[in-house]
Amino acid sequence: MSVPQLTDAECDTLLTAHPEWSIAREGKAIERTFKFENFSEAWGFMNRVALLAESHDHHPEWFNVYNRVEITLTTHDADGLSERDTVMAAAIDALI
Ligand code: HBI
Repeated sequence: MSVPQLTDAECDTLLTAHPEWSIAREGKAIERTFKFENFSEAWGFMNRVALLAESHDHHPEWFNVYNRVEITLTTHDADGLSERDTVMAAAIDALI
């Protein structure tokens, strides 16, 4: 585990700043569901998230059906949440 995990206080700050995200996997991840008009809009969003992921070297776990995109953020290198997830959540939220 080479990346430090967020403290409980840092997790609280994350959720306050990004209230559409919720804790998942017993505190090791956060998740948010996005809904779009159609598949094309959802896919365009996923493309933008993919470019963000590459530029941050931090990659989402996600699931897409038609107009719905479910994103889970966790840091594998931390076996839990880290600052990288806070940064990605903020960057993804800024796309919407
Ligand atoms: N993405 N979600 C996530 N978590 C990681 O720990 C991670 C990643 N993308 C790339 C990455 N780590 C690299 O640092 C490598 O571990 C290769």
